[in-house]
Amino acid sequence: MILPATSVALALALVSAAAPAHQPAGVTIPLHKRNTFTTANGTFDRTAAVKNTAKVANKYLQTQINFHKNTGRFMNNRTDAPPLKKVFRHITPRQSEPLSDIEDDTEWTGTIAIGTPPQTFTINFDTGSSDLWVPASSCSSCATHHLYDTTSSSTSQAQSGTFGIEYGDGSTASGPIYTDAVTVAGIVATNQFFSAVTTESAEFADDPTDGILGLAFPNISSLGQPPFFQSAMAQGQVSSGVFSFKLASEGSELFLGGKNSSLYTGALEFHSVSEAAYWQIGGGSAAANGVVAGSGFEAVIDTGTTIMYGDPDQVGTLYGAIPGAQVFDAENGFYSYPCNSPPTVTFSWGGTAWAITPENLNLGETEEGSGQCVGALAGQDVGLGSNVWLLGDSFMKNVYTVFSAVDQTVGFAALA
Ligand SMILES: *[C@@H]1O[C@H](CO)[C@@H](O)[C@H](O)[C@H]1NC(C)=O
Ligand SMILES: *[C@@H]1O[C@H](CO)[C@@H](O)[C@H](O)[C@H]1NC(C)=O
Ligand SMILES: *[C@@H]1O[C@H](CO)[C@@H](O)[C@H](O)[C@H]1NC(C)=O
Ligand SMILES: CC(=O)N[C@H]1CO[C@H](CO)[C@@H](O)[C@@H]1O
Repeated sequence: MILPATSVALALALVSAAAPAHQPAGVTIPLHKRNTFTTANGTFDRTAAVKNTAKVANKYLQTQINFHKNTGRFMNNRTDAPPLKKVFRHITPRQSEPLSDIEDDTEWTGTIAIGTPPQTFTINFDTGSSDLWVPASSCSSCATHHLYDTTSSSTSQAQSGTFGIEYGDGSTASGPIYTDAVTVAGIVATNQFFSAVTTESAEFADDPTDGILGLAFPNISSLGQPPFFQSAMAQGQVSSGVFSFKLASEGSELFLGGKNSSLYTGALEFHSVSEAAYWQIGGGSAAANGVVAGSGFEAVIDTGTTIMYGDPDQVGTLYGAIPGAQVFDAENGFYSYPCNSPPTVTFSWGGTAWAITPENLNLGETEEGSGQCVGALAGQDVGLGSNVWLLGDSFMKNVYTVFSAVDQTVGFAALA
């Protein structure tokens, strides 16, 4: 695709206006997200949630395979290879369940530019992976998206190898590898490795994002190359090796090069990353209404996931402590609780007990008028091992989260 001259000029103006002569103190990327697994009726969209869970499981499978390829070791004290079998969606139909195609409305998106002059893309900023990919102009199945045209970028260079990713909902993307200048809110990483995918399955057609920018550590990269933020750090482009997220229905932002102190109150509570792969911290515990149901677990903090997933037995114990809670979907580990008396679910790493607000816990009613709401904490091992919980944005929306790549820590603070 050839960008109209006006949009190239606009993109240039935006990029140059945002790029000061000397190092910025940190920059903000506004983020947007459409609604998640709740239908217009206020009911839980189980089909979308189950499809998305398969996609999440395959992301973690792929990144564990990447880790083994990059390091020769297995993650999370495993002694064996991660299961090589992809997880495919398996949805047992339920009566009167609305089918939906909103599986991809679960991403925190913002804008980046690639190339010289810049070509702009809408991107899913994902702390649970470490690669960047966008669709290529030669991709005939990517028509609904912005496309990267290597021939119209003077800084584009083809690299050897190919990139491919396969998600469990049937979606796949693959293509050759390039380096080029990647600009996010005026921060430029030159010679950044990424893939310009030349095939994309039909599942991506309705996806509001063009591609993904991974913000986790290099050892889970499929390309085996430094991700954007590590490149920007190494090239002295960010004022500090820290980035921060506020995820909320309004005013969501990614802050690159530090933290935005107007978005949180009180002290930040930092925890060391267990292994520089995912943003994973140990010593976690979970409680419902003050009753601790699981402790000593590792937790991966992931902007690219919506639901919170924990050990099936411990999550069962947690819902068992909630009056009126019921199993909603045993196969997929979903539970419901009385909508009019939501429990207080908290996570702690030895400091503050961070509470999930009733709004963030609620994925919608089991059916219209049932009075039972499905909880955003599911009892399912998504392939990380039973002692590793995965906390998506249903958790992150309750806190301001700071990711320090220099200290290898994750910090939480109360939202302002
Ligand atoms: C910090 O957040 C506030 C409130 O959203 C915003 O107005 C401000 O521009 C942000 N600061 C920076 C440096 O981006
Ligand atoms: C990647 O893993 C290797 C081998 O375990 C380790 O030496 C290296 O420090 C890791 N790299 C990063 C960036 O974490
Ligand atoms: C791996 O072992 C270390 C040391 O015993 C422990 O701290 C950590 O929690 C373990 N990781 C997992 C995922 O169990
Ligand atoms: C499953 C279900 O109850 N769907 C209903 C959602 O709401 C619309 C209108 O608001 C109805 O047309 C659907 O039948």
